[in-house]
Amino acid sequence: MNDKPNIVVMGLGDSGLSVIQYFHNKNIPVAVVDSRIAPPKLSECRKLYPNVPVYTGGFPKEILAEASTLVLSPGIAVDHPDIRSAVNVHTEIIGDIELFAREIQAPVIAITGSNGKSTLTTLVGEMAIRANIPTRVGGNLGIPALSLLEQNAELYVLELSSFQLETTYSLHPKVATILNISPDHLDRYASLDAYYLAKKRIYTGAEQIVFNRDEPYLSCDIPIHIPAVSFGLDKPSHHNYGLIHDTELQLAKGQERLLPLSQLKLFGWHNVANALAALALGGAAGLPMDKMLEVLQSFAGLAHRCEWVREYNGVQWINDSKGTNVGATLAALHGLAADIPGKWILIAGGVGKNADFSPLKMAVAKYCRAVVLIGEAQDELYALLGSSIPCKRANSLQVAVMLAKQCAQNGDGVLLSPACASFDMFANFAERGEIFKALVQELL
Ligand code: UMA
Ligand code: ADP
Repeated sequence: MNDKPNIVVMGLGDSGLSVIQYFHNKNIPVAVVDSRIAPPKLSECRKLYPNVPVYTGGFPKEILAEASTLVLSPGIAVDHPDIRSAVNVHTEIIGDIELFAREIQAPVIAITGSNGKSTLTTLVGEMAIRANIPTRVGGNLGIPALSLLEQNAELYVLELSSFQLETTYSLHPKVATILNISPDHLDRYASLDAYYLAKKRIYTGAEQIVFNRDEPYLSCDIPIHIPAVSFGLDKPSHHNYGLIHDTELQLAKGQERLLPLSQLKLFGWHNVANALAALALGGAAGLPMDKMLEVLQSFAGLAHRCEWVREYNGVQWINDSKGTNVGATLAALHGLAADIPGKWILIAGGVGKNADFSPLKMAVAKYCRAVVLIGEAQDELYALLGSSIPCKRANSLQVAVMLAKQCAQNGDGVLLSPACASFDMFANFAERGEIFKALVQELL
């Protein structure tokens, strides 16, 4: 083995490119490998960093075996067989978040969970910005962490995926949360426990923890040596966050009433949980309460997350394209149930990621009039739901919108919340959502 560091960047997507730039700024040479023949950032890399050797179409064993450090894209599992067979005990395996962690001085609010991460991360970021704190927001959401690095930043708010946490060791957040946990990415993890264990790494070295007391799986497993604050949709004790029922429901911290629910701009019960989690995280990081409450009264949510599109002929159309797993779709169905007098027509399907769809059955029976199925998972979903509710199949989103329109009655809503990834039919969830919105706007 060489004594000099020999760094190999694995994966040439957004995060890989940010890693190359990071080492380029430090004048440290790297090599890049990607199993894809034409990775997304190939031409940008060749243009910006012509001297960086790039190997595509596989992971050359001799390159990996020579490396002292592998910097993995979150899209590549640590136990990838090519990595296992090439590395030795001295090879360091890290990701971009670990490099970020080694670089920063400013505190980090670290957020993970199965659903709601992006909403919560954005909300907390907005709260810090409203308080005039120089804040950088990103990670799994939007800008890769290394591209957020800034001398003057006084706070980082990071959305972290289980994939990123697998290769992170020294983040030591000021405050960390696992917002919730429900099965996802079971095409990568052997079990829900394995997925949770990756997420739980977010607590490593944390100064404080915010936890969801409505999730028994999470709340019974908080490290006892770290101070913790909880949030939940019931009455809060002490310094915890929750809801108090006066003449109307109020967001509260202990006995202190903070904001009537009617003044929250976000809608749906899952977003009430997100608002409480944001207050708890912001509170733990020392953000002023008045600024946080101002943000809650103006933040209407992100596109593609239970996003209201249009009312057409007495039917509400909602775009929840970011509902990419069963937990998210259940949250949308439960969370939005009170928002329409009628029933939902659910548009679901796509890439199933080895998920167990069975929890959808009861919720669909309770809240839906009909289901329209798209994408690869439609046979599996049809087999599950077809006997208990009218199910229609569509070979395009356009057809799905037409079928949903035919099923809907006055007072109903149409909800695109696929419980699946989008890659069989679309570039990503955002493209799926944009196409849906355009189709809905065109309805005559
Ligand atoms: N891939 C290969 N071979 C490789 C490298 C990647 O086949 O050698 C494939 C894998 O299927 C992988 C996919 O390409 O899943 C994307 O990998 P990438 O290296 O091109 O990804 P990046 O563009 O760097 O994006 C990653 C995150 N992607 C994943 O975790 C899959 C982005 O999260 C993140 O925004 C970005 O870094 C910046 O931090 C996206 C995501 O889908 C939004 N995350 C998952 C989620 O939210 O559920 C975890
Ligand atoms: P993530 O970044 O974790 O995918 P998002 O904020 O993008 O989360 O929201 C994705 C979807 O997850 C939403 O469209 C909604 O269906 C669901 N969701 C949002 N917040 C929550 C929550 N607190 N609990 C459960 N589901 C949620």
